[in-house]
Order: sequence, then C-alpha cells, then structure tokens
Amino acid sequence: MQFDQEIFDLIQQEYQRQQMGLELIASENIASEQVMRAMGNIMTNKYAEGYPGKRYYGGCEIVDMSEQLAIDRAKKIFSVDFANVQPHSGAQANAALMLAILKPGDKILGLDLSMGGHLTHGSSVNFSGKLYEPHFYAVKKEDGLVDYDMMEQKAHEQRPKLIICGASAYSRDWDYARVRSIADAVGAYVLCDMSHPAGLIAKGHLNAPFEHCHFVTSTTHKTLRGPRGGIILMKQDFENTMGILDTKGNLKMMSDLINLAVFPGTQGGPLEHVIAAKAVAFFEIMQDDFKVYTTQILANAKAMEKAFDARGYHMVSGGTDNHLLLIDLRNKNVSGKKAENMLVKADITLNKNMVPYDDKSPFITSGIRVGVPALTTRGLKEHHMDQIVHWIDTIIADIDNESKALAVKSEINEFMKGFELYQNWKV
Ligand code: DSN
Repeated sequence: MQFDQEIFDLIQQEYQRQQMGLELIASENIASEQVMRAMGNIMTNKYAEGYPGKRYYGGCEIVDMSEQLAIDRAKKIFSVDFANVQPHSGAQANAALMLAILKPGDKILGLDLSMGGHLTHGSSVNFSGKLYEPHFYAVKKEDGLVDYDMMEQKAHEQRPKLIICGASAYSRDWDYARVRSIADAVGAYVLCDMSHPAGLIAKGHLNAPFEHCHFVTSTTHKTLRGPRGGIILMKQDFENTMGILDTKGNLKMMSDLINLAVFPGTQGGPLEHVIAAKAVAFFEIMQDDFKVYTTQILANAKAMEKAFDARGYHMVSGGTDNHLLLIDLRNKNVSGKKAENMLVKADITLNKNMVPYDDKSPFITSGIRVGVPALTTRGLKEHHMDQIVHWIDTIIADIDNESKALAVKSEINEFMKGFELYQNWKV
C-alpha cells in the first residue's frame, strides 16, 4: 500500500501551526501524548455496539474493560453514580439526553446563543430548536450576568419540560441551586452542559452542578483536556416516570433511558479507541498535577483580565471566574470578524463572538472570545499574559495594518519556540 504523503504533510503543517502560534480559542486544548496514543490505536478496528457485558458483537472482552475503566474513572472524578462515555461529541451527548427525556414538540428553556449559549440549547438551526419548542433566557444588559429572574419568569410562562444551564461564552459561575428551585416550581428537569468549565469543576474550583441538576453533559476535550468526545453524567439515578417501558414491560430507570438514547437512539458503534483515550484523560485528571494545571488556568485568566482592563477593553460581565473572557470591541471600533481575521495573520487564533445585545450579525459580531486552557498547557504563566494582550492590542489598535500584524507574528513565532508543543512528536 502506498504511503499517503499528502495527508501526512498536512498533519505536519498543522503541527507547525500549533507549535508556532498562540492558541486562544477557549474551547481548544492540547491533549497529552498518551491521550493521542490511545486515540490512534487498534481499538478503532473493533465494533462494540451495546455496553460493557451486553454487546451485539463477539470479541469485546478487552474493550469492555477499557470502557468500564472510563466509566468508573468519570464517576470517581465527579462523584456521580452514572456515566455514559460513548457520545461522540458534546452535541451528541445533548441530542441523546434530550431524546431520552423529551418528546418532539416539548418545550425547552436555555440561554440564548447570542447571549453566550450553545447551538444545542435550542437554536433554530439545530436539532434542539427544530425537534423541540425552544424558549430562552438572557444575561442582564447592565452587568452581563445570567438573568435568573428572567429564567424564572419564562419557566412559569412556558412550563418547559427541560431547563438547560451552561454556556459556551459565559465567564462567570452558575447558581445551580437557583436553577433547580426554578425547575422544581414548574416540574421541569435540569440539564447542565458543563462542557467549557468541566476541568475546573473536576478540581473543585467552581460550583459543582451534580447535586442540583438531574443531568450533566460535557465534552471531554476542552478544560478536561482529553480526546474530542462527550459524556453524560447523573449524580443519582432515578425512576423513569415517563411511562416508557422496556420490552418486558418494566418501568425503566433514567440511566436505562439515557443508555438507550445514546445507543441505539442516536449512535451506532462506540468509538472504543476514543473511549480508551477518554479513560487516559480521566486518569490524568485524577492526578495532583491536574490541579496544578487548573489552578494555573485560573491565574492566567485573571492575569489576562487585568491586562485587558489596563488597556481599556470592555469585558462582558466585568471579568472572569473561569478560563475565558468575552470582550466587547465596540469601544475600539473594530468588529469581531475583523479582529479575528487580522489576529490570525499574527498566528493568534481566537474566535469572533457575539456579545449580549449585539447589534451585529453572527458573521460579523462585536466581540471576541479568548481562553487560556491551551496556552496554560503549553506552560505559559501569569507574567506572559500581559505580553500576549500587548500583542493583541497592538493589532487591534491598528487593525488595517497587515505589516504590523506580520511583525507581531515574527515575535510570537520566536517566543513560542520556548514552549514545546510535544516532547516526542512523530507524525
Ligand atoms: N464550538 C464549541 C465552542 O467553541 O465553544 C462549543 O461546541
């Protein structure tokens, strides 16, 4: 068989891009070498529809043990009774969870996408807004914080079956107890999508959703720093009171409904190589080193907040409690799109992002979202954050000056040589 030089050249180019640049996309991270080794392994050859001990294929004894390890480690990290580690992504996790507990047309209540929410929390272009009837709460205009009064009011007006908390571009912590009390008053379930801050929650830096939210979903590749994928967790299993029976006519538990909704409801064969890599990531998260990492994320985010503040940038919700900042560029007269496009020329990668009450479209936007998980993995510390913000500010202050961006790029490429992406990289 011929070697596919073309694609491996591209992988090498992508390696160079990641090595040389500043990665500020809040949802990205750099998985460890052992996570990647597990991801690129022979378990990709194995079909294993079903769950450990109950598969539709022979020869699953080994992947059963691997998947069970992933399940047990996830349960231990978050002190929960139930984990499904098969969702291929966070979106798949949310799709399965909703399939398990909702019927088409049921009402859901989530944070509006334009306020920092996620596509799968009810956006009209996503399954969640097409199959179910979406309603939204917002953040408050005056302080950028989640408007729990509005959530409560909407919950009473609409009586949704599911209230979703969690976000993609929200830099503050959540009051899960308040969300649950709002849900209880109207008989709704609560789903927390903790994809962004999951690693910070794992190590106890932020409020834990598990006591208050019936269901918790997450990706595994953001602050958890694992392979791309999703998980569904439940603190405590409980009886399904939705009248869904199994083939023997038994009333099933919620865990059964969720497992059935992942497979065969929304997915076929699980990606056992990725599940092995999730198990490795969970192993890493259980180590003390990971707390050093998450503590550094918070210190870097705070240092970045200070550096942006010193340069007159407006941060939505006034700053950060977690790993990201949402910056409103309207006082700098620069759109998010323009900023993203010029910054990438300097090898600074981030994403344009709508800010709450934005007057620009999602394709233009008034803001940018910056996050520090990947930079922190590279080994950057608080004292580097001011330099990074200086580079960003240099470009934004002279947004049409491409030669200035290219000069910054040279400095960044030189600087990043001091922070190896991987010690033993081999394509
Ligand atoms: N697209 C991810 C993010 O950037 O936050 C969420 O799915």
